[in-house]
Amino acid sequence: MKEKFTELAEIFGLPGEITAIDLISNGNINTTYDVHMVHEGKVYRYVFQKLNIFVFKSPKRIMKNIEKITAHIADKLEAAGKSRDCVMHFAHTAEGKNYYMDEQGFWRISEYVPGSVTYNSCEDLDKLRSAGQAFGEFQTMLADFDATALYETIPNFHNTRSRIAVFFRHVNEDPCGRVEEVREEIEKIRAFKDMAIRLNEWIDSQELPLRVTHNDTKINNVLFDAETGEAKTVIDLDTVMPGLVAHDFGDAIRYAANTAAEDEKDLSLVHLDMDRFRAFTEGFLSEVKSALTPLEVQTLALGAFTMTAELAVRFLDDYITGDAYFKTLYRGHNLVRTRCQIRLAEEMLSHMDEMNGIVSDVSGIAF
Ligand code: GN1
Ligand code: MG
Repeated sequence: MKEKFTELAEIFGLPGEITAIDLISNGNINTTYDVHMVHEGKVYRYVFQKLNIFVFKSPKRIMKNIEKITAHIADKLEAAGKSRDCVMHFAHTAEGKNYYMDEQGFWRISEYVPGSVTYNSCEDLDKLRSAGQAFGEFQTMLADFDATALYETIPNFHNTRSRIAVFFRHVNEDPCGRVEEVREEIEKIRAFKDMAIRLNEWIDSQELPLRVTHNDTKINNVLFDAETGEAKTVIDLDTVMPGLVAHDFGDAIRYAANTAAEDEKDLSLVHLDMDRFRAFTEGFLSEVKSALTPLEVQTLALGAFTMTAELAVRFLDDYITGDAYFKTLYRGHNLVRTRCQIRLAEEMLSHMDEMNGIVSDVSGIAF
């Protein structure tokens, strides 16, 4: 590992010697390392990442997207009198590329943002409000970004209807003989699928606008300032593509307002925390509200349900097709994740009025 990373450091022109390599284990797709290098007596930290090219079929296009997005955001930050450093920086090779590809994989290196921390779960309402603000601000900064300049890195990524259609096709094909053991979960998905495709209908009728969205708004994709606790910046820009505001809001709620982990086995611990819901909503709306249509505001809570249902479908789809997509730590991990998401989706359905009430209250829009 050290030998390989030393070679990469040279290719990307990073000075110094590697003194520590730690695996950062919280991503479900890419493989990420926290790397320390010492140069002239000073420690520099970098994030080395090996992209999952089974998931991301055109990694060079992702890096092209990222280059454009980060440049756009850096310009915005500068124009607002802030530091350009509050956006991710990727190292470049001598040929000016922000990636390197060899027979072992597709590599990229970003600078570690000094003084930053991430959280896999967060009960602190101030931090959640601040995370909501960060994701809201991210969208606002990209509001004038030309969406046609972006490659669609994973087609139909949050096309819930297409996700469900693919899932039921796989249920019929039953490629790994696992369908019989998950009949109950399949029926639960069948029961809420009509509700889960509502947003698609509004996209089709062009009542909901597509914007440039982040599409992977888990709380661990926010870098917080270790000292102040404020969100500093948003990371993981691999899936920045056209999408709905409700997708970004909803995915964040799915993850951050769950009282348990995404893969909690004890379903009695899985609940939607309304205080966390409100805190995130306050932060998010404070940034984006003025740009949203009334229908976009009205669909935020539905977005939380939709994203939770979609993840239940994606995890179960991966389980019945042989666990090829998400990293799993044990057999049945995707099934555990599925059950947790189904439980949460059901709870969201029964709290829909309450969620809408909070969105209405915070936004000042009655519906
Ligand atoms: C994956 O790797 P990570 O944790 O950033 C996935 C997201 C899911 C998430 C569920 C490209 O994100 O869509 O919501 O797992 N990313 C991709 O934890 O599929
Ligand atoms: Mg991600």
